[in-house]
Amino acid sequence: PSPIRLRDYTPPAYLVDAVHLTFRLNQTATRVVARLSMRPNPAAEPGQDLRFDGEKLGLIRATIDGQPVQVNPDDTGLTVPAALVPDAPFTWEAEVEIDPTGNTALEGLYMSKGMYCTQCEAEGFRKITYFPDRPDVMATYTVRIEGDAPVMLSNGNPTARGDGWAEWHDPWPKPSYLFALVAGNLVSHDDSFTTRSGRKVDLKIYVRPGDEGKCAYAMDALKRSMRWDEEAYGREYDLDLFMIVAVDDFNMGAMENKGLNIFNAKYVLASPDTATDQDYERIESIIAHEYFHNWTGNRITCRDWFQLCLKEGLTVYRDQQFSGDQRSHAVKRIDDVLMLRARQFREDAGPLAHPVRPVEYVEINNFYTATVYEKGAEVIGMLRRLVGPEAYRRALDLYFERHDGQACTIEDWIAVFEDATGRNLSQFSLWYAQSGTPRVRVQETWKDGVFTLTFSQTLPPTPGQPDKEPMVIPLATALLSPEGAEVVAEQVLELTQARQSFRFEGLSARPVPSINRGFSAPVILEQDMDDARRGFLLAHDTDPFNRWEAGREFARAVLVRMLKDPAHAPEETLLEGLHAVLADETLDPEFRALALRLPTAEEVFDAARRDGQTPDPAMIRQALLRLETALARRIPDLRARLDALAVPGPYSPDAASAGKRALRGRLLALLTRLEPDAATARELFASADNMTETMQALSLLVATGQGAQALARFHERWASEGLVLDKWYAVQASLTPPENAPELVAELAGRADFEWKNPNRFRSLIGAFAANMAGFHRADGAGYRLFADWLIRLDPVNPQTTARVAGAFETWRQFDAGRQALILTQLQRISDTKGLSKDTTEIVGRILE
Ligand code: HT7
Ligand code: ZN
Repeated sequence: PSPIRLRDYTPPAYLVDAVHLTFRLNQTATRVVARLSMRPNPAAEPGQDLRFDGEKLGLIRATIDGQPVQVNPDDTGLTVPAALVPDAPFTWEAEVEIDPTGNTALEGLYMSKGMYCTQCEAEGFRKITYFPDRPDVMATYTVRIEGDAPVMLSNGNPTARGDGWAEWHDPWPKPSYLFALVAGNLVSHDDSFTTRSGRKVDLKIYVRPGDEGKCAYAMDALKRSMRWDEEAYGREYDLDLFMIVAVDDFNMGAMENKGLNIFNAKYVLASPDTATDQDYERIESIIAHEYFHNWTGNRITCRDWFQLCLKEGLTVYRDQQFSGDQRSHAVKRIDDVLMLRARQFREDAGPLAHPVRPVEYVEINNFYTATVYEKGAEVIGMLRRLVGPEAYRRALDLYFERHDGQACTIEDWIAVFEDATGRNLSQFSLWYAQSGTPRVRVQETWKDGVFTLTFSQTLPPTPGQPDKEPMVIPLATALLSPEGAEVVAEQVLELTQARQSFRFEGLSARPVPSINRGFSAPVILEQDMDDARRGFLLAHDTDPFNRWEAGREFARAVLVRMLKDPAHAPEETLLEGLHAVLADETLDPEFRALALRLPTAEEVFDAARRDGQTPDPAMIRQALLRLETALARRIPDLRARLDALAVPGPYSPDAASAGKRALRGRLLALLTRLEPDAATARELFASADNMTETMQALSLLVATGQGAQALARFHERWASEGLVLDKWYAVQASLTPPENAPELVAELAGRADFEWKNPNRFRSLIGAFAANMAGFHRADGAGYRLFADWLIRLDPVNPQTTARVAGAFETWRQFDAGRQALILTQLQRISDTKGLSKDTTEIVGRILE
């Protein structure tokens, strides 16, 4: 199929003011009657044909103003010739039949464990009825649901119900992608929230019977999110009811349908014995994210899917701010940057690189990416830093005031900032258009009491973008004295040219610069650093992010040396620096846990490539194990420290307790390096009374090849809890040593409880395996073959999830010739598969280009 292009955008020929839907639910033959109040769009060319999107719909009848119209549906919709369409308001009515059970792609209306549910973003509504399924067509919705389910829900407020039917009305005009319907045997966990203007909002979290005891944390997170959005952005909720439904089969994390958020159950349900601290944290941030979409996405939506970052980048930025406020800003920033580098920098450096606002796509589902989401959020963070927090808030107030109820573009967003601040943002807008991660090289000079920093920025070529312009890069920078005091306080250096210098005068000694503090710009900073400088910053940087960064960078540098020379012993200054951070009781335990975490294998791989090596994943694994062992040996009192961190009393997911558990987990990992029989991990696995500590211990047992007994016990205990069983699969797929990893994954995939059509389960085995660098990239290619087999199997069932998981091959050209050849064979095999979906064809095609 040919790509859709941003430059071809035209306004919709016809608008829809009101939608009336009637659903007669049936598991294999649901009838949908849609009555649409339509009119020609005064902003469009008059006299156009009336085109409806529609896929996999059995058309029963269609009328305009009550008169049957003869139409010929094709694979993507149907067209009513202009001659048959009134040039005044009219009513379109169509009845279709759809098959929720046969809908394994989980887009449109589908069944999940006996429950009807919908997923309409981006283009799922066209699988429910014929409709101009594009976000700039906004309408009010009235919905009648007929069926025998005890609970039948749709957007907005309930208006009436009787035996076997329920009616809903959503007064806020919305695009079709925000439509939702849920019906099934569900129970609700209820609460309420009073808005700052005094309106009471009923809150309901719907789950399957038996899960109602696992909703309290999500409910609490929801109420905190509602309050936070009022306080931080002045945004109040706008209906009398807010509902969340947890479903088991879901392609992504959650969906912000108006008043009826639908969630992957994984991001709602939590109890101390089934969820880890990380799960709790994810639940908090995803609940917040979806709730925040009510204003950034729903009240103000996107004109077209090229503008996706308008809602996603902003909403990610908002959920990051929220989590930072709820927990620790420093820790949150480090976590976010780790994720950004692992996923977005990797995307930007490979064949799938695209701008934050893409200019073309074949399948829009393939553009829900780290670039649109995470880099989109970074761009907003930079904007806030450039204009300052007060101007940012003024600009946001103006955005909500000016664009409420509209479908907008990035130009609208930028104009709001320009109008609110008087600043010209045309160069800044390049962040939306140019793909790739900027590299910023820093040089220092010190002469006659003047310290000069000279920056050169470059942006490497990316697919479709051979040449780039210089960007606006805000680098938060401070200068430190040799004793570690801030001799020049933090300020934002604004890079706008390819090469630019900044002078600092009046200094009595050569300072040490701390650049890109808080990771103020998503760039790769190239700075000549020796170990003394790294050690100094690790000990003294007054910015917690850069302090952590110094340690991480130091560890990466040491690992690169160890890869080059397997006899190289890790530098004592690194080990001592990390030990000092551990021993510094004034530091937050969670920060210390992060500082003691070694770089990932992928990070070491990238660092070694920058050093000119073609690294071998197996060697990276060995180097990491050696460094971990050396660090463990350097800390004399591991067991005593670990015991001292035990959190007394019943489990609580709060940040302080979670931080202690995180540090305790790190110490356990180090201790395990010194215990050939993993005795402490075994002991803690047996005594753990919460899932966080259970998984910490189990992970170590699996990683050291000693997990058999613990895994058997875990499985026996949790066989009936799907979300916990996912952890059982994931821990083995991601941590089993390479010698046995592909074979074990193949064996696990053959189990009866490997329900591979469930996206969570598929990702927990096949997706997690691709993250096991040494196992997946084993030199004999067994990992690649197995992975490709499963992609080919899943593709006809669920193209969206297949294409997303297939992205794991995006780094293939970075490997040695042998591995490249093996991966190429598998990519070609996938690409040659008959009937391969549009989703997977696009991803594999771009990876191969
Ligand atoms: N806006 C949503 C993105 C989305 C999605 C969610 C679930 C299943 C399929 C989906 N396709 C797109 C989620 C979000 O960003 O909040
Ligand atoms: Zn979102």
